[in-house]
Amino acid sequence: MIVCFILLFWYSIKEFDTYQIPIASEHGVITDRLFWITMAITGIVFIITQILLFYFSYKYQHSPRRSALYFPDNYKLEFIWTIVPAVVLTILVVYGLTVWNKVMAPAPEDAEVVEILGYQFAWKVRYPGKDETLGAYDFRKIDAVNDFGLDFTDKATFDDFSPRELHLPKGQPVEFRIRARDVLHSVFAPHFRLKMDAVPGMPTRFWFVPTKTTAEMREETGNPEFNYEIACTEVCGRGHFSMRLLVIVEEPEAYEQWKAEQEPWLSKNPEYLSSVPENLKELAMIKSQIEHTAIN
Ligand SMILES: [Cu+2]
Repeated sequence: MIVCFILLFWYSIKEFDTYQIPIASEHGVITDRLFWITMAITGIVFIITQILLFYFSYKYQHSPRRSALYFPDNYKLEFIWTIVPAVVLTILVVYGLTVWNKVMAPAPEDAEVVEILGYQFAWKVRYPGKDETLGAYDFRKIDAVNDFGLDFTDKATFDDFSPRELHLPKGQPVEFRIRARDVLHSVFAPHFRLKMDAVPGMPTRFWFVPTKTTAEMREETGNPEFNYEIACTEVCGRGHFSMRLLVIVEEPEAYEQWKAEQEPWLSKNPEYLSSVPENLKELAMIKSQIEHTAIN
C-alpha cells in the first residue's frame, strides 16, 4: 500500500503539468472545475478506502486464538453506507449534467461555422465563404478531387473554401460541424477541452469560444514553437497517428483578413461546374470578386 501510494503521488506530481495543460476556451474553465471537484471527492474516498482495506485485512488476519464474531446485519450501518454515496453521487451527477447542458447547448447564431471531415488518414476543413452558408454535400459525389462530396447544384457551395490549416478568431463562438468519410474518428483539441467523435453517416457538432491566440499561448507556455492542433483520438487504422491538423487562433481582425484572402474550392477546380453549366457565370463573378479583394 505504501509503495503504491508513493508511486501514485510521485507520478501525479511529476506529470501534473502534462495533464493540466493551459485552458484556451470559455467552457474549458467549467469542465476543468467539474473534473477537479470529482477528482477531489473520489480521490479522498479512494485513499480512505484503500487504507481501511489494507488495515483491516492486516488487523483481522487469521489467528487460531480468536474466532469471528457473528454479525449478520446492521440496519443503521447499511442505511449510512447507502445514503451517503447516494447523496454524493447525486450531487456529482446533477453538477455534471448542468455543465454538460451548458457545453452542449446549441451554438449561438453568430457562431463561425467550420466543417471538419475526418478520413483515413487526415482531416479536411471547409469554411462557408462569403455567404456564410456551408453548401450542400452528398456522399455519392465524393471522388478523388471532390473530397467533401460537394453538391454544386447548391449555389452555397460556390464560395466554400478548404484551407490546409484551421484558423479561428479569438473571443468568438466557433461551431464545428463534424463528419467522417469512412470509419470512426474523433476530433480532439485538448487546449480547448474539446473532444467529439466523427461518425460516418451521423454528423456531430461542437461549439466553443477560443480565449487565447496562438501568440498569447506561446508567451504563456514559454514555448515559441507552440501550436494548437487537432488530433484523432479514435484508433482508426494504420495511419491514425498522422491525423494532425494545425490550428491557428488569431485576433478577429487578422482572422477576417485571412478569410478574405482564401480562394473558393471551386475556383481551383472549375471543371466541377460542368455538371451545372448555368452556374458558370456566377463562378466568373466570384473569381473577379476574389481578384478585386486581392488587389485591394
Ligand atoms: Cu482517425
